[in-house]
Amino acid sequence: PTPLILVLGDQLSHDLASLRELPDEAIIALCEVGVEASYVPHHPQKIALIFSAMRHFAAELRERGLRVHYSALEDADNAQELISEAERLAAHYGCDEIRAVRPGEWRLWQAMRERAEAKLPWRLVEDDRFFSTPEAFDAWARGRKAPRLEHFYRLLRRRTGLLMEGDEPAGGRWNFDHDNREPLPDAIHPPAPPEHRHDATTQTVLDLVAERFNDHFGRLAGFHWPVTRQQALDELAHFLDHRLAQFGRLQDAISDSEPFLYHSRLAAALNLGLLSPREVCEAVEREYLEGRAPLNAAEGFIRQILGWREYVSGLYWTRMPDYKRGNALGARRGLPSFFWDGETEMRCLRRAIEMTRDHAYAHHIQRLMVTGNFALLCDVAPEALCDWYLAVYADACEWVELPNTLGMVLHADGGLMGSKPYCASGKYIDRMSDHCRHCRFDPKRVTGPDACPFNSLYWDFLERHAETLSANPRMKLIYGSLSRMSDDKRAAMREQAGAFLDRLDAAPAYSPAGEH
Ligand code: FAD
Ligand code: DLZ
Ligand code: SF4
Repeated sequence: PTPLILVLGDQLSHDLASLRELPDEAIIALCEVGVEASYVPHHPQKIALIFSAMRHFAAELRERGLRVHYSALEDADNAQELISEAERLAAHYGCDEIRAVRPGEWRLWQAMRERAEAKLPWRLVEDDRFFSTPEAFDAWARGRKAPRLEHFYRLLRRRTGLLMEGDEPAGGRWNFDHDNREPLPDAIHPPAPPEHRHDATTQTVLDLVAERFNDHFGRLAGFHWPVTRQQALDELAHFLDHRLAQFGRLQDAISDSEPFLYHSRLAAALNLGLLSPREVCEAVEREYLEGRAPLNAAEGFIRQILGWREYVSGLYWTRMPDYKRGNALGARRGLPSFFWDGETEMRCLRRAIEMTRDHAYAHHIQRLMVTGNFALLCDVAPEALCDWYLAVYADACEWVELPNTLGMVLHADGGLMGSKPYCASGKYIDRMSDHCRHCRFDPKRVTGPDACPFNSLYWDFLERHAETLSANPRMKLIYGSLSRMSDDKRAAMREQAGAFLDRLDAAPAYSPAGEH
């Protein structure tokens, strides 16, 4: 057989399942296409990252002596859509089948599967760059009333032996979250991330993106993502040497000035395939074993990759396509327009959105407890919020974005990702960050013109959703506090939140470029 091997923009791994045992005649295709670049208005840095990484990967395959076809976005005969472009190339090269590894989105998976019996058949293979598989996750989750991250994570710790001492977890505990919740200290000096050299390939792509996608939200200047495996390894080494040791304790802290703090910035390189989750976890474990990183940092980090990253992948592939339709809290509001320009007086939101615009990055707690929390409290519709998160982060891929946004942030999956919504008032943001001292609002006030909007929105959210949430045992305490408040206080908070939401609805809607 003469197969066409389609390698997608997030499959840039030399040991990809479809690239093993290649017949000599095989053609490997990588395709930049207009549809993928604009089905949501991706951040220009995200497009530049993917195109530059694809072009570098194609060059590496050629250096290995393989036959590669690279469809560039500007090619005159480019079909500008993945399935038709792959089929066009297969016909052109006289291939008799198309092979692909499971893509990162249900939408493409479905389209490829539907062609299994076509005259030019598509053959799909499993993506084995994860610790687990959708099939194994399904077997584990089946029969459990409520699948929980903690149980799945422990299973994978045992199975991989990561941070295990025989049958016991290193240090005698599975979970060091308690040590990993320090607020932002007064003085911190996180190291600047490494600056990767822009070679001619990256520069060409940056020029192309500047010209073609300048109407998308996000700044291209200052692009510094790793675009090759070597640059990704440098980024990993920098994290191990300069940030890992502090990662744990400051994992939840938020800074008004420092976008990256002690986070690894490795999600994009992992999701594109430049690094494998196993090598990253093993490198972090080694730092602990050799005494260079404390256990709470190593465990906290490995939990994110071996735990959360695997768990969301399992949920996504076993629950789609229904998962995407989930809306357990009946949220219907459109996305506030300031998500696209940062024009809000709420300092924490403004800074999270500005950092997103400048770096195609915000760390997990900004996504979850600032922008996400705000959208939850305002009943923003899952679809609108998911499209935003999918567009604006360099690391965004639907398989990981959707469970985090729809599940973890909006509680729209009815509690698969988290047993309770991560809703919080301004008090939480004030405790964890230095935003409030730069803000015109007062995080201690609930009503009145200077009150932090998060406060009344928080209580109003709890009141509005009491029917769904008050029976949740983990919400008992907070509903107890609500019920002890006087009717007058509750009415004043309701009014304050209502006026805020009315103003939000009255603001002109903004429709970003590229959205369909
Ligand atoms: P670090 O803080 O250094 O964490 C280390 C690694 O752990 C990350 O690189 C990532 O691979 C993994 N990880 C951490 N948290 C999670 C998580 N909740 N789920 C899965 N993996 C995790 N992550 C993505 O990779 N792509 C997305 O599209 C994405 N969308 C998100 C949307 C929302 C609303 C939220 C709340 C979280 C989202 N995350 C997503 C998870 C997480 O926020 C990012 O992985 C992280 O911020 C990336 O920065 P980092 O590499 O510096 O991570
Ligand atoms: C995100 C993205 C973009 C912007 N462009 C491309 C592209 O031109 N070609 C491609 O193969 N992949 C691209 N991607 C990543 C895809 O959206 C990703 O492959 C799918 O989400 C499935 O994993
Ligand atoms: Fe955010 Fe409220 Fe603090 Fe302002 S006062 S920064 S809106 S939490």
